[in-house]
Amino acid sequence: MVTIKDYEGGVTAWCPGCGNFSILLALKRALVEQNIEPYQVLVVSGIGQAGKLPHYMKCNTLNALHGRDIPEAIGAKIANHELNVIAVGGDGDGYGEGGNHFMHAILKNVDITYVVHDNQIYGLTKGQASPTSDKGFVTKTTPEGVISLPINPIALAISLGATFVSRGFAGEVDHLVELMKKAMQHKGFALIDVLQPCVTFNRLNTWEWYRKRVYKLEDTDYNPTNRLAAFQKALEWGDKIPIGVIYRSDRLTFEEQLSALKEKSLVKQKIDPMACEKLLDDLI
Ligand SMILES: Cc1ncc(C[n+]2csc(CCOP(=O)(O)OP(=O)(O)O)c2C)c(N)n1
Ligand SMILES: [Mg+2]
Repeated sequence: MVTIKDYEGGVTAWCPGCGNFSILLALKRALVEQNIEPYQVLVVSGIGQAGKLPHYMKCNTLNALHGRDIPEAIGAKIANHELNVIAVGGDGDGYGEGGNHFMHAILKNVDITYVVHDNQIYGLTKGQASPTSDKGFVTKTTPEGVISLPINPIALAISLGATFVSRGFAGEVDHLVELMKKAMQHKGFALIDVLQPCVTFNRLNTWEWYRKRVYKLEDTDYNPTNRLAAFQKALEWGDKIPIGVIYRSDRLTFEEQLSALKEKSLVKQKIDPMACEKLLDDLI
């Protein structure tokens, strides 16, 4: 029987009241509730406050470069597609620095779960505007307010053909646990954009700000399999913000289409140095 204790990692260094705590707890609970053992999991992160999450877990972990969690996660999944691969990072990490990887992982439909701690700010570097900061948001780098439009990760993911697109809220842990379980069970790239208050550097999008606005799609008659309706839902942001599964569909994963993985994963295949020699000979 797996317990939360099995996943306990290092001592946290997040600010008291940070939304990251709930995301960490939700992830551990989602794994435990599915009876997944720590050796069956890899958590990869980028750089940022969110990127510290794997430090606080005991399982296979990897702390990659800023915005480079997704390529590492893809590599690991291709090498061992029996592994539950979860990439985590911040909004700056995933939608700014690593935006290109985010887009291409969706196009490929690699079977990984991607959890974005979306606090609408660069937390670790002490409060600059991020790709999801709302227009007009005043920060140290935008003293007159953010000029550009925010990225809409949900709409972007749907438009690129993502097969599982969802939004959670750090203040709704039970709901987030269920979302994470669904995302992990989904075959293909699964995005969970988690609204996460940064209590130190984002004094606009606070716990209260989100709490007043979020509502659960599960409490409505919303159908997440209609792509056009999902796109419309993705544009909803302001007085009301939907959380839950916004879109889901099925198509073959990247790994399923790689002939080298048809029989078994790379880690289970024999290494044949002679084959490499032949390859090198062919190149000369
Ligand atoms: C290539 C590179 N560029 C910039 C930085 C500096 N840097 C570290 S974390 C960070 C922003 C983190 O913001 P986010 O991804 O939203 O995570 P948060 O801290 O808010 O959880 C930046 C710009 C870096 N480490 N590497
Ligand atoms: Mg951030």
